[in-house]
Amino acid sequence: MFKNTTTFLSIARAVSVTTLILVIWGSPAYAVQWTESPDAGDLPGTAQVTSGPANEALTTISGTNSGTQDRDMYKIRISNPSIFSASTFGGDTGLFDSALALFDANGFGVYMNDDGFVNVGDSMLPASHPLGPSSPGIYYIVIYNSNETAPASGAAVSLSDLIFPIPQAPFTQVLGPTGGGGSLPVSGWLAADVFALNAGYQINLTGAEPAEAEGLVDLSGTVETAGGTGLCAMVLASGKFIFSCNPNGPFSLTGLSRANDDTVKRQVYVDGFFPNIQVLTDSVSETVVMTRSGTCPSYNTPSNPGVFPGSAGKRIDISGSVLLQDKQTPICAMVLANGQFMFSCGGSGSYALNIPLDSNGQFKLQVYADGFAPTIQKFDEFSAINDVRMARSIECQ
Ligand SMILES: [Ca+2]
Ligand SMILES: [Ca+2]
Ligand SMILES: [Ca+2]
Repeated sequence: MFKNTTTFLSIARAVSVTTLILVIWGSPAYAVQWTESPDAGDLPGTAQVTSGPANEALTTISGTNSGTQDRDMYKIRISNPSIFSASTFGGDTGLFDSALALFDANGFGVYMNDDGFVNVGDSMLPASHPLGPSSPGIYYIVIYNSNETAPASGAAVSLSDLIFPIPQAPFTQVLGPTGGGGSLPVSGWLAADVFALNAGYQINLTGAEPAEAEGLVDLSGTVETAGGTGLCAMVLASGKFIFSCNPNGPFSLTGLSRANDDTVKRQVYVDGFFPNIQVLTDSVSETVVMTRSGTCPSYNTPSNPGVFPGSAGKRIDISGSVLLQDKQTPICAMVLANGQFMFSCGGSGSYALNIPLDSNGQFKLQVYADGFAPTIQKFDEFSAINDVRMARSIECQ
């Protein structure tokens, strides 16, 4: 609690009644119990990132408030905003008078509390509170000593930079970001007296999950030409795929599982460009710059599809083999036709797909392989069986 505004961040506490509230929570079987290690930072950029198995509840965070300058911020995922709550235990120990504050993914204040109950220093962010989080996603929760420090924005130097108002007696209010600095994201901390505490605390949570699911990878970014123009691409990784075509460029694939060697292979395919295939070791958001294939020799007989609007939408079976140049050497390639795809990697280079015909009664057979020129041809339903011959990328100019 802050004693009052005129003795900002006063150490003195009018009343200190320690009450032990023991609550036995029914814990899910694989609930994640997070322990601070090493000291958690105090801003979103340095917050400790909680992690654990995907889709498991994060039920507790345990740590140490080593002193009045120690604010511990944790990155969490709120999976169920309607039941989200946080309450401290051990947040009223000796001189430690905890406060809890929640910030959204961009560092903007959501709500805070000093004392959950009158004359009890433990803090509580209650469930179903009108100031509470309304949408699921990433948030930052921070525990700090309410008597000596408070989150601020902007230059973070004066009381007018405080994100939340200073709690007033009896210090049980749940406060929104209505302080003078509440319209900006947290950028620093005001501080008063400095002394050591070394108080252990536990934060009990409901409606929360670890911020990062262990083992799973998120890939996002933009597919572009070297000149920065967004491209309509097929982006594929770990069996999931997306087309970056609405608008051209941006893509996002989340929750990707890793291969046995802990990597994820990101494959990007665009008509007229060489495939861009990269093996990644972790989540990444970046621009994927594609290289035009230029002029490449063709080992295929030019196709000459007819126009059959009456066959639009009709599904047909297509098949064939992907082969090297004019030889019988099979190639492991990605075969895409009218939204359906497969890999010709079974050893013989063969592919078979059931596809819908487009508005002209045709299909566009796109074949991509790392190190080869993309081969794009159009056919009609009367040319459903096609071997596709690939030129090496080094043959292109
Ligand atoms: Ca700490
Ligand atoms: Ca800390
Ligand atoms: Ca308190």
